[in-house]
Amino acid sequence: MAVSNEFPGAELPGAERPDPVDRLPSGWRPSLAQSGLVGVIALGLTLAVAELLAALGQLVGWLSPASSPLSALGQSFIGLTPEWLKQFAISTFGSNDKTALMVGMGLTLLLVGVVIGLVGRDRPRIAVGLAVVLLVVTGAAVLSRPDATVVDLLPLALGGAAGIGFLVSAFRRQLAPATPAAEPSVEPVADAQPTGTTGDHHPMLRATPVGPAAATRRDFFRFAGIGALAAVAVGAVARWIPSTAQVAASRSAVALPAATAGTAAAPTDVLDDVPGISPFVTPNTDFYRIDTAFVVPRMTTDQWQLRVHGMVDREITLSWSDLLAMPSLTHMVTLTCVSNPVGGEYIGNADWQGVRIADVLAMAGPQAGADCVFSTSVDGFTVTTPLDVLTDDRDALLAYAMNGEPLPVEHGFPVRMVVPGLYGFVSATKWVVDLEVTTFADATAYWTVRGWSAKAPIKTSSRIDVPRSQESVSKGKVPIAGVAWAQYRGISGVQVQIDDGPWMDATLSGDAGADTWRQWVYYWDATASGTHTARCRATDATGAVQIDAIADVVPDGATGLDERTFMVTA
Ligand SMILES: Nc1nc2c(c(=O)[nH]1)N[C@H]1C(S)=C(S)[C@@H](COP(=O)(O)O)O[C@H]1N2
Ligand SMILES: [Mo]
Repeated sequence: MAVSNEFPGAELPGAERPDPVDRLPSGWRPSLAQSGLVGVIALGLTLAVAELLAALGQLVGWLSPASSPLSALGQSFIGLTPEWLKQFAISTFGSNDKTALMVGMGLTLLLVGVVIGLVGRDRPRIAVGLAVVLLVVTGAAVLSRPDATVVDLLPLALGGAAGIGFLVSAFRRQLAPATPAAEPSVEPVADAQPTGTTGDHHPMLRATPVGPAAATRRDFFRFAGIGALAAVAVGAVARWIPSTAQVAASRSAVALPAATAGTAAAPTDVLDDVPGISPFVTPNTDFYRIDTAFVVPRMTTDQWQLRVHGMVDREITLSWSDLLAMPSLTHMVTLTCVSNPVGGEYIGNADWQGVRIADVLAMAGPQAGADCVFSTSVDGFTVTTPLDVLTDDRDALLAYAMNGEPLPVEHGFPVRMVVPGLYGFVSATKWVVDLEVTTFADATAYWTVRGWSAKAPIKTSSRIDVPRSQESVSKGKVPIAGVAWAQYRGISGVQVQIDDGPWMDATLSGDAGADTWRQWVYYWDATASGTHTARCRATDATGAVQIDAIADVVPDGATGLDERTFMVTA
């Protein structure tokens, strides 16, 4: 058997099994504590490697949360804990009962590691066998998770390979005879002693190990030390990469404070019942998503902090609990992407809750001469926003909730910026962790480097939702309907033109202030069958009419009128 060759000590017949080390000329073997430590290090290495791979696998979306052996074991541990023990834990540890269970699990694992190491002192094959059993049990725990698939076993398998590899090498070191190269040096050293006690080992030789015993011992310690360091380092990296499960747990643990100000309620006169129109409030799951993140940045609320620095009187750092303790408001704001083509989908309206950016900046005290806030996301994406826009009456927010829920991860959990009136690329930094008060002369944002404008207020625009392009509609009252927006200025009117006829006023929904879009509808009486084109244009509250000249989205937003060609059938 291949494994037995790895362990000279294990080859000894069980009956006359003396301490195998007695046969080793090196004369050294690890103490009980050192052997136990070997098992613990092997276990630590296994878990660290597996957790790191599981975290990475979840980040890129290949693995489910079940791939984390610790969380799978923890869940099973909780599941297998008898009811009386759970009750005992709850009544004894209160809200720390989960922690108590985790500590219990940690101690159990530690004990298992020690046992494997101790068994491995004399019976390495059995120790490896125990390790394999432990891996199989953990694998079963992984597969027992509802969302698990076979690939979720991969991190555990590779972690297990690392741990067993370590065990095997450590056992070899502690049981191996001295290396042939070093062995001959024993006799000369012993012989060189000018003592009369020929043949006997001098006690001094044991006390000051030299030669192969010392070499074996040094090698063993070096090896164990490297193993321990690797386990700690890999474990630290794994912990630092928050898993999907960790972030999901962090998000569901958020208790949103009551807003101290703001009126986020949608108006009562919405047009949601016009078939096919965009609902006044966009559900989170339908909200457009635009970012440069190949992998969605994942951060827990514990990991989040916001540094405010640069041209300020005093640099500050806010934690999640600092932010939640500040007065918050709810504010309905329609977000728009500069890349939204005329008639496009990159727009949505939500009720945001958060802290006024102006309040946070005031704590730091922006200095004279600053005109810009350079914000950075945890993934390195950057944005420049005019300081005056962030401090004026428009209530730009550091938002932590969207439509009454903690921010969805892909929309910036735990904290993002929401600034009424500016396109997202110059205002809406998701996963924001850093605000630097600076000047536009000194700071250049991610998209500005790539040829987009440094400043980009949203252009007044409107979109036709129905009829859809090339849709066939019946004669009679045909609703022509959609949305119009001019955030921070507000919409005062929308007009509709059929073919090249006159512009006719549409009916508007209410709004939730100047920062939200308004729905609109015009019921056109279709009398003749045939192909028709509908066009729309909005007027903002300053009286300016939507620009009809066609402009591309680069560098600061598209212009032109949306139109739809549709068929009226008999
Ligand atoms: N970190 C980060 N934040 C970002 C972006 C990004 O790429 N990375 N894109 C911005 C752009 S261009 C837009 S339009 C909005 C979109 O926000 P949403 O995905 O929540 O709709 O986020 C902004 N915030
Ligand atoms: Mo955007």
